[in-house]
Amino acid sequence: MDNFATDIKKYLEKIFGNTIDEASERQIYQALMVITRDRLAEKRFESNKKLKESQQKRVYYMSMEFLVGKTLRNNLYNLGYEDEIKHFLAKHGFSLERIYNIEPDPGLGNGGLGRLASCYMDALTSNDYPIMGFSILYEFGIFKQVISDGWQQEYPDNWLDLGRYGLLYRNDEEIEVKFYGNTKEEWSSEGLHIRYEDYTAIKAEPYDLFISGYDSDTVNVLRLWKSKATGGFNMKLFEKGEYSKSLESEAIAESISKLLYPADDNDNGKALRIKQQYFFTSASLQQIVKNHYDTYMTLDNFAEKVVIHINDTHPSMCIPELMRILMDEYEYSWDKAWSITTKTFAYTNHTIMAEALEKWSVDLFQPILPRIYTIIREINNRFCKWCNDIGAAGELDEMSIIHNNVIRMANLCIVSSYSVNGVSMLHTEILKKDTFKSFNRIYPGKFINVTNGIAHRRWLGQANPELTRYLNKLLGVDFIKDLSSIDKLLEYQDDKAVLEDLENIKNIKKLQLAEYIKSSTAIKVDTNSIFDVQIKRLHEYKRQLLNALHIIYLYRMIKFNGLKPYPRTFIFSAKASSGYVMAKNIIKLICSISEIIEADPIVREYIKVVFLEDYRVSLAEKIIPAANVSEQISQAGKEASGTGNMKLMLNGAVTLGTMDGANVEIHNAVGQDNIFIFGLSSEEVEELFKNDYRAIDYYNNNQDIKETIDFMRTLDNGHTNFNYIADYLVSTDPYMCLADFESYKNTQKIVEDTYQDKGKWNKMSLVNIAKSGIFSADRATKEYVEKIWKIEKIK
Ligand code: GPQ
Repeated sequence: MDNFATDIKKYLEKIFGNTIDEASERQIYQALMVITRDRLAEKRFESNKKLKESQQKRVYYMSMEFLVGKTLRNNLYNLGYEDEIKHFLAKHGFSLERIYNIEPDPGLGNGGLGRLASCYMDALTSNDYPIMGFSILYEFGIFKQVISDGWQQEYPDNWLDLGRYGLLYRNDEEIEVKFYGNTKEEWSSEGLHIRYEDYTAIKAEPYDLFISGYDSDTVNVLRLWKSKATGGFNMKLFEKGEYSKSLESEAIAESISKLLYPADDNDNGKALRIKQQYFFTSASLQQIVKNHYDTYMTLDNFAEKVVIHINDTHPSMCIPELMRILMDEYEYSWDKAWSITTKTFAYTNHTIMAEALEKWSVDLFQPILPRIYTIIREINNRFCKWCNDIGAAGELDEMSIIHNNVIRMANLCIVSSYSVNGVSMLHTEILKKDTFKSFNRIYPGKFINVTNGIAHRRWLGQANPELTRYLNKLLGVDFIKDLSSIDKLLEYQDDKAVLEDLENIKNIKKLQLAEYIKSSTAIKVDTNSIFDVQIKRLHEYKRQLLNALHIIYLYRMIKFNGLKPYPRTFIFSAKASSGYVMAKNIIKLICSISEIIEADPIVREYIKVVFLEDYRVSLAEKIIPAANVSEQISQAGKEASGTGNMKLMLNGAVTLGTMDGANVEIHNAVGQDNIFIFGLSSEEVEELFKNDYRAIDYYNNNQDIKETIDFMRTLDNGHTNFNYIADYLVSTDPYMCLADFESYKNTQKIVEDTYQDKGKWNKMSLVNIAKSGIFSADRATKEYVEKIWKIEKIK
């Protein structure tokens, strides 16, 4: 750790005029953040030097979201400084754990998609691959959720207050991005020039977050763009005496990077969102192209040296933007520019849900980005013509990029990228056979699968040091370096002592979580109870409602039918998009059930419901290691992959799930006997949907469903009732909770019975840990490297 301790002392003296013994925790925090950042900057210089020399191909990862999670622990862990700093601080009376708590979660994402991007940055850096991430420096990340009387309330997340110390402002690399205006075609002796007129320019300021790797020399960068008015306020307006108007234009410019849209898996088609997308893709592309040109003095070899990965369609304006830069700024012909572009982009699709597939109305889009629009239109014209030529004109209703006056961004991505991938086996199959069937026919081989993976160093190494230490000693293999070696644990599946040790560690983590639950909700939970966990964004398709319905069923059975189940604690945590009424009602329902149970001296002996507010990366790190049961109960065919399922499995939770997303791969890995699968398959869901699913029939024909829903209607305290949800369940629910209820209920009973056979349960848990190797982000990113990007490690 050389002179890290000295650096801390010096920083405190220089910045605060304090010795370490006079310092506050807040000051220590700032010192650690800044020194760590500067260490990484130095390390970055070295690895970047090698990268420049080797002139190798690089990946640029474009994503509207990076759910980074707290950085300080991760960086100290990766740099190998953690223990020494802990001791050094302890000598001066500070707890490193408390310092870690000061750091806000950089919540620059909504959920799975954003967290995946960060897991991949971490894994690629640990494996010495050259990658640079690009996104937006949202002043306000995902809102802070407060539950008040059972209702979600949203508060701004002013994370930069304390979070900014990890960022490095690169004022030398500012870029201008242009909106609105017109373009004029001008012919001269040298050919056609496009001149931009009457546009509004906005400045993009780069802020770099360094990404460290575990046991690696590489440091990569996540570049976050912040929007600024060009040149302060508008002097012309100012001179005209329109002072407030001039400030207004500044405020408009700065609003672009103000906040993260809190809608997950949902496209809400707002003008500001178009501006955000173009703002960060244009700034990033301009910079990438400039760097390339400065290095090679040509762009002819662009696609040989650059891969641009598009994380879902949100950054898809990269595509027309590259075309624009090549043609308008470097005077490439359409054909040459197109040939470079179509060798540069790779696209990952993360959803098949219609409401999440981005579509922009031409009327909204065209005035904001006139030049980008004409390029998209031309891409589409040429694509449609080509389809005519190859006899695919009949499928243009499905495939054309612009259709009924809307631009379908997924179609743009598929047409323009050399690779399209889904994120689990089932998801990719559905893309190929259903959602993008015609594309798959005309572009054979373009669609491939890369099943998602997770950063096990964070989700096991850092979140569960107790289990990590134990496995390290037991197995004697470095599974933190290479998770596939964790399968050595299988040798102990019948070792009673090991199984008991694992149970004891789980109990330690349950105890820690129980303390957190008590402090944040005042609910006392029994750590001998089954910790049954459903943590993810709140969405109808993820079916928190099915879980809640089953809890209401249990409540009734305990209260009125003398049922005495094995004690269970149902733990929920989830944010709902602020405009999503049903999701907010479901949160209210869960919180109400929790309250009703707490007030019932009989029922609360058996079941408890806890809703933990403000779900975020750092809270997930507390919950996941303590889970016994992992609820992955989305309607089959709807969850593209899921990644929480992998994190929970890695920590020894057993999955209770549908055959959906990566649950299928988990099922294949652990085998039938080590997972609880229930419900309709995705084909059965399709079938039932086509044959007109009638929820009311399930209500009429199933006594338990009928009684549970009738009972739900009696949960009326004068202020709130749940008739709205009950009505939905028996009529319009497209996710068919009632169709899977019976199967879910029966499987829950099996879960309960199995848990009581401790030997059997512990073995299941062990097998889950042992088989989690393939879900490492190291494996997933290696597949991206080999199948899609074709890049090499930094030499
Ligand atoms: N996902 Cl399209 C998001 O979190 N946000 C999105 O906008 C879209 C997808 C998720 C998806 O729902 C999960 O099934 C995946 O595991 C995750 O992306 C990462 O692929």
